[in-house]
Amino acid sequence: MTLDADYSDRIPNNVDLRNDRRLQRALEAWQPRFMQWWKDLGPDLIARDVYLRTAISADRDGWAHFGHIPLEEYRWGIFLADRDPDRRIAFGEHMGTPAWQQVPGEYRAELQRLLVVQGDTEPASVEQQRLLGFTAPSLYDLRNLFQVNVEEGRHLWAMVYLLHAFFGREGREQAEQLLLRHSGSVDAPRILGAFNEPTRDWLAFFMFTYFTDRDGKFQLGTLAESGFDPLSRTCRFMLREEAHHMMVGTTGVDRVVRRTAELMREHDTDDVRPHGGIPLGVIQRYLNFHYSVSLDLFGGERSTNVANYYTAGLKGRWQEERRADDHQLTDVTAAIDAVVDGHIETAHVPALTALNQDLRSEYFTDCNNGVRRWNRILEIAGIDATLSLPHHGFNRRVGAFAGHHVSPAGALVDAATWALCEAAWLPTAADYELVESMMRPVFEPGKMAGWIAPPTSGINGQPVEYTYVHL
Ligand code: BYC
Repeated sequence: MTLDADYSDRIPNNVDLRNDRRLQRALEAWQPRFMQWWKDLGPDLIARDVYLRTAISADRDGWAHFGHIPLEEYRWGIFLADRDPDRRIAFGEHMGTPAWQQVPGEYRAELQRLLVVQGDTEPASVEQQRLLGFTAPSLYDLRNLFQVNVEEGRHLWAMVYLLHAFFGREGREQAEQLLLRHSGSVDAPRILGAFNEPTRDWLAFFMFTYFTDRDGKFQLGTLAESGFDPLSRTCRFMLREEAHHMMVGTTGVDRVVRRTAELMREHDTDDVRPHGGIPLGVIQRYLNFHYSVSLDLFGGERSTNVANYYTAGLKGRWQEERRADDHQLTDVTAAIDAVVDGHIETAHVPALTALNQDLRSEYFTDCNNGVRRWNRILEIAGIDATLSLPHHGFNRRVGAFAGHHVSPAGALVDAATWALCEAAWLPTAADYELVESMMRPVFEPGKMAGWIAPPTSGINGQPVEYTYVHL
């Protein structure tokens, strides 16, 4: 049974918080610190109110409420998907046994580590995006930015709830730390690389929500398989919100590509800069950057950590239960790429140690759907050019390709070639300057900046020209 959020509670929830005074008090003590963090490092642009979706229950129908509210009055709640009382662990050495409702002592450290890494990314992305409001290309986009931001904040709450509820004093200390590390900080950076990169403009924001949020989708998908049932249920609910973030990225890049294609046609040129468009070459370089730093988020091609997580039943594979194998993988090998004697070669390793690569392959397939969409937009516009994903070894800092130079086409190159070609492969200072010069806010309902096409529909059945934000 789902308990709907009681909106008279300070922390809306469906975890029966009111009957756990100790936990409630711990979370109520954390809440003002979260609000202070939001004030200091959340969105800088202050709006009077925003048309936001707020999670109010875990029911499939009617789980969210839409309405205009000031951002700081958003109710960051705690919601877990409904419990399946018969749920059993679907993989690893505990396969077939009932899912755990408490943290198994022997896996406490590993589980806490996974929660902290997941939790760390959520506030990091809000910090990365805090200045974007000032240059939003439309009120529709501004609303979507704020929606993504409040929901990333809620996802932080989701992990903090688990840390407080199941990990005692250590969990509470880790919850504090989640507000003390900051994106890009020299002394206390965020844990994973991509979350310390600045999101400096709206093209970067759309690429981030396409590629980096998509890593979130896949990592949450593996944690939704976890034998630790409260984590699984939390992630299943988070994935529902995450779908909107994917939509923002996919349609955001769609609209940039569409506008560029229109300008290319209209002016019969590849160089759309004088006409206020973003050239395809710049879009490709942004894509190369965001895809490659997001690939790093999956960890090494070979990893004993991931083998241990899987065997222990803590982190499964993408759509674990749909896989037709023994869900133990103890006698199976898998092929991964490795750099051997100056060549990229295929190595066969125990499948358990290749699970980061297994997930990365699923992610690649999903990312490629977007590229196909964008190429279709170009094709329909009659543009004879395509976008593509670079090779998985390109620009990597984690795993088998770290320390090597790989071209977007997948050739191992020397440092001199890399230095010569880098400006053609990754965004340059001039690219950033160009895009920044286009970032002029458009705050009139229904109007769009010149570098982006309008969306095909509005939010929650509202028209595109709806006043999504009152400034
Ligand atoms: N940067 O054995 P390895 C999201 C560390 S995004 C820095 O190869 P492992 C979101 C690693 O921690 C989803 N360090 O890999 C998106 C390990 O350190 P220790 C976030 C890195 O451990 C947008 C060492 O290197 N959630 O939700 O199998 C907006 C060796 O690692 C990196 C998760 O990732 C890196 N890129 O897996 C908002 C889920 N990669 O232990 C939100 C939880 C690896 O030796 N995390 N390292 O000190 C995990 O499942 C795993 O920890 C990882 C790495 C996938 C991150």
